[in-house]
Amino acid sequence: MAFAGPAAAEHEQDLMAELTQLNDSGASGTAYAGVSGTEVTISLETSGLLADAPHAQHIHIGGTNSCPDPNMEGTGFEGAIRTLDAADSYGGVQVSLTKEPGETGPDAALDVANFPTGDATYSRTIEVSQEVADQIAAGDGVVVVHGVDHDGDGEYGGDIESDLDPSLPSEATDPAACGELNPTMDMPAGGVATGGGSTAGMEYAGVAAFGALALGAGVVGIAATRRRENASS
Ligand SMILES: [Cu+2]
Repeated sequence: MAFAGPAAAEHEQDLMAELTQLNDSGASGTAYAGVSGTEVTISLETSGLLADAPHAQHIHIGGTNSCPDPNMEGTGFEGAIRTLDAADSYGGVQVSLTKEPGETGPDAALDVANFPTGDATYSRTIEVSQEVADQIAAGDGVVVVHGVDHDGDGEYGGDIESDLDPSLPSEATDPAACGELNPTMDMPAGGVATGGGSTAGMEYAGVAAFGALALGAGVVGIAATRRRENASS
């Protein structure tokens, strides 16, 4: 009631996600996001992740905009869920939650050098397209944190290749925790008009983005640095 008013709220839409484990990783987390125009401010706290190892983290959009059944049978280690196995649920990467100065678009999905290592407290304000901002505000965003030590040897390894980049072990990119960003406050008037419908092509766009990544073997490290330097934005 008194909460409305001409002075703009700090965010036009606030959201929250409780991340729960995939792949029996033992990982969990909590994310808060605020969308204002085309700015998304996100904070993410994780626990239970493999220590001293980088954990790619993204906002995925597409599919059914949801997390997969943690018991689904995947194509990875002893039936583990690899990232693309669950693309029908959470779609593709739309926002890469890198640290400064990492890029934040889909192309930075495997910018390992700029992702947090181990359990982390992360916060960043990220400029996104209007379309992505609207989708996140509508509750379509899914936060996914990657990197699972299936064999418990304390590091990423094993014989199974990542389905995102065959030069990486699957352990480095398999999803460890997932949570759906749901609105936490009253919707602003007219703010959810575009939810649902009209996103039929989105999941394919997301998968295409992943495909492009997978083709560019060696996206990590030097290549990632080079791309950042070449990036125009
Ligand atoms: Cu991801």
